[in-house]
Amino acid sequence: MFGVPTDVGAGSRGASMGPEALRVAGLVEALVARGIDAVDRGDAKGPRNPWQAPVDGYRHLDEVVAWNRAVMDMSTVELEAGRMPVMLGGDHCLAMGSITAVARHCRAKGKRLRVLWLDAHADFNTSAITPSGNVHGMPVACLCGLGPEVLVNLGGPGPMISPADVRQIGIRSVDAAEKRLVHEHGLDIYDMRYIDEVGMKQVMEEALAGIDADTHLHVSFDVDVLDPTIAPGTGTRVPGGLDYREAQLMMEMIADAGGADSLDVVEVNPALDKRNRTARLAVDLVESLFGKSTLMRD
Ligand code: HAR
Ligand code: MN
Ligand code: MN
Ligand code: MN
Repeated sequence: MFGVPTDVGAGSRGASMGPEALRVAGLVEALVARGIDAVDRGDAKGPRNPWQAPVDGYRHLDEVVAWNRAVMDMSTVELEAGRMPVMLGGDHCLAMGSITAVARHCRAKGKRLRVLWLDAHADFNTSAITPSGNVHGMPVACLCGLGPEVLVNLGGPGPMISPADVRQIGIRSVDAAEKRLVHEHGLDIYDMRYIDEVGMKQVMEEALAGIDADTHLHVSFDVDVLDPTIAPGTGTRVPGGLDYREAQLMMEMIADAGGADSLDVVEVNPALDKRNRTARLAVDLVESLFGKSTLMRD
């Protein structure tokens, strides 16, 4: 695992402290205690946040590219060593680097890719429709080929993934034009309304359907998928998110399906938190993702 201490893709400062918050919350120790050979490689390096207004629909595009190159390189080193990349963000724009590395690896190995995008947001904006210019609202679109050439072709000629590879869970804040684009590209979205109606068990059965031994499962965990009452330490809080039991079941069902092959934990912002609550909750849920179970009947 490695940290990526930047918030260049976000609209508020502080996600750059996410990696340390997750370390202080005991992420490495928790995984080691589970018998996992977790190694903290330290932090990726990149430019400082210049805190500028957007230019041509992108805030900090050069910095976003530089950080994502670093993420892609560190993820690739882990994948080539046969290890599971765990990226500690940082804001969610960084998933372009991690998923580009994973997608390239899958191509080389002839594996299929499934991306579970756990988020309040669809992150499917483009420079033409973004209400903010914040690139953390665009990574899924960029990965699918809708974005600037420098990002779409980050790991060689893109697009790196297809909308059919993606399942989004927990979505409840999508901008109007973004919603049209999402529909146009047929993204598979399990929004909060659907979770309320059919329950997390069925949602996860559907989202994980078809995953086999030849599928690489990437989990991109934006902590704002959680309800702000339990996870206040994040930059774009949206009411009506996952409660603790839903989030735990989601993670346990991923573990039951064979676990993730790569993971992002992003948008933890300790500047907006109290007593590192959100990072501690994220660590707890990552433990569930790695097989900590509440089941009595096994
Ligand atoms: N959709 C909004 C925008 O594009 C908000 C994006 C919020 N981003 C994240 N990532 N926290 O999920 O500005
Ligand atoms: Mn996100
Ligand atoms: Mn989000
Ligand atoms: Mn697997």
